[in-house]
Amino acid sequence: MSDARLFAVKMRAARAGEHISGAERIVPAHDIPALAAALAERALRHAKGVPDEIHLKVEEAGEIVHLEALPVSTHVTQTPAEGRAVAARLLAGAGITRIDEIMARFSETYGMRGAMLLDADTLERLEPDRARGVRATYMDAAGNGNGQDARCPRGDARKKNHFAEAVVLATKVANAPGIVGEICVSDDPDYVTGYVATKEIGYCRITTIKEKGDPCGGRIFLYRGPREGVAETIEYLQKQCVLVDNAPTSAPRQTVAASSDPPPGRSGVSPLLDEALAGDLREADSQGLLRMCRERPADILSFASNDYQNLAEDPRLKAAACAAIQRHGAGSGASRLVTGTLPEHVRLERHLASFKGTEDAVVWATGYMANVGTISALVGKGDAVFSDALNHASIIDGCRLSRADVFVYRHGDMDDLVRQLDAAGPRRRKLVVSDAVFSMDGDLLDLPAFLEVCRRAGAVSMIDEAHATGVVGATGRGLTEHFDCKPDIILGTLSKALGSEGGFVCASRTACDYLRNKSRSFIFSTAPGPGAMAAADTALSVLEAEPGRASALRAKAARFAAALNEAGVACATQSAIVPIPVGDERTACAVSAALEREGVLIPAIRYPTVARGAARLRAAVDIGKSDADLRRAAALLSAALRMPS
Ligand code: WAQ
Ligand code: MG
Repeated sequence: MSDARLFAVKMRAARAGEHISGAERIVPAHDIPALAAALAERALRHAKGVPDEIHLKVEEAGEIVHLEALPVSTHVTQTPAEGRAVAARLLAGAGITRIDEIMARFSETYGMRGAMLLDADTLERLEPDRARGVRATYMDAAGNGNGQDARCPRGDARKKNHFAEAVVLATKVANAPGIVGEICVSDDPDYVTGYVATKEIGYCRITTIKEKGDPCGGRIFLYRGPREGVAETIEYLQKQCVLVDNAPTSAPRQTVAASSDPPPGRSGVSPLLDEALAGDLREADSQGLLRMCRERPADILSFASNDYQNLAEDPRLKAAACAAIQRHGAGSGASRLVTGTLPEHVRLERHLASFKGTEDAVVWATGYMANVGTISALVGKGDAVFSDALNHASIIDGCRLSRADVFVYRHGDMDDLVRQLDAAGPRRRKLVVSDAVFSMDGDLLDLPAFLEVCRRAGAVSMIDEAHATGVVGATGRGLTEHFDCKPDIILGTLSKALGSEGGFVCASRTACDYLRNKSRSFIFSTAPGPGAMAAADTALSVLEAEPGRASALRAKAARFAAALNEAGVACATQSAIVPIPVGDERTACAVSAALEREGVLIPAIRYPTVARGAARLRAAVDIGKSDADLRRAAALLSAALRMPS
């Protein structure tokens, strides 16, 4: 422990005697002025309204106890009812029943400065002052410069970090004598995430525990023990100085499905591994690089889908998938070379070959697997593979896995490709791989020039039409249609414009037979399910029956780029992808977040998907966007880009 003197700082704001907000911190003396200013600012900007009194109390901290932060788990729930059910199940595991009755008490907690203290079994109220409740005070995360781990900044005190502050509070409360559990519902009408906590189950976030817009909320501390013990519990909550070690600043991204029961304690997880992994995540977070799997938001104007032709939602595809599943089952039950090949696979492979104008085609369960399995089958040790610097990760991984020598040439630079082909010297086989439409910038490969270079060098040519199929070419057959020429291997995916899932190669019969025999991701995977195959097959039929779809889609993307240009934003497109360069990772995220608040989803693309410092927004236009949608998004985007970050 450092010998710097620590001070407890408390803020409390009220209007007409009604509690609005409060905060507690423990900091070294030199941090007091800045913290006091920040907390005052927070008090003045609270959603509950503007206070008419703000109290700041600063006093030297007494004896400090260190506590290890409760382990955190997240339970994803969709409705308040589901949230309450999860809360009940979690607390039941800690021996607390009657949760419905306890939750009903939240109708009484709004406006309380502290928490309701209930006997966990009899539900009697135990606080001496029922209007105020019991407020846990004198606590903070270790790391506010308060003598502890300085690598763990707590962020800007002007803005409340609900999660970080709640974990500190819950850790202190769970460790108070006699407290067997806590349940918290924010009183902020827009904050629907709450938690239950006990020492045994840790801090369990429940993503939806109340209806959006509902102002009811508060905290309930659950006590078990003799009445004589209550005073000691309250004394601990209200007086004992606590610093919480290893308190997280942002909620972990791994989630526990709400329906799965096991208590999320640390048991079974190596704390050492967990600590190391959490450290890496914090590091990523501090660089603006932390990612999470978010559920797709409803009611948002999304420029984030690869379902360019809106075929995933098409009733014809859905019906075909359902019928195939009815006929052959939800899964295929085995790999293709064993008993997994169904009529749906055979029909789709034939259809893909005719759609792309090749002798044959092979299908994999994903586009990633198609790339990895094709490249690693075609080249091996001693061979050379040449890859555009901006190729998709699945191509990069295929090159690595092949154990061939990898030569990366500058993006789209055929002169550099020629140089590298020469530099590699004679080889058993040379393979040149390029995206047809580059996934991050939406630009097109100059296919005729590419093929000419390959021909001269005697190299095998391969393109990935993931973002080209259904988008590029007069009738959406891809870059090969656009330029009217073909490489040796055409790879593509079923999961973008074709609205299904899976990957494919279209090539000569011999090449396809070879891949069926040598591609390990084909051989050692269960065959993709018949539903996905039938849906993709139907998607090809739709594109054949409605050949104007691809050009209509490209026209929409072009109109979006033009609207942005008019608003002073530089960008261009030749496909359905409109990249908007930003540069700084955090600025890109801030602009994307600002758009999302306006109901428009345009994701920020960051390292490692693109180079560091080359962050951008990537808008994918789909055929369902109206001109009004495109104009609105362009106006909001140009406004957000002008906003100071
Ligand atoms: N001690 C006791 N009760 C308190 C305290 C305290 N120190 N601070 C707040 N309360 C009570 C009080 O009645 C408030 O009105 C109520 O809790 C809600 O407090 O993982 O922000 O500070 O993302 O508004 C949960 C975070 C956030 C979930 C809850 O509560 C997550 C939140 P607030
Ligand atoms: Mg609040």
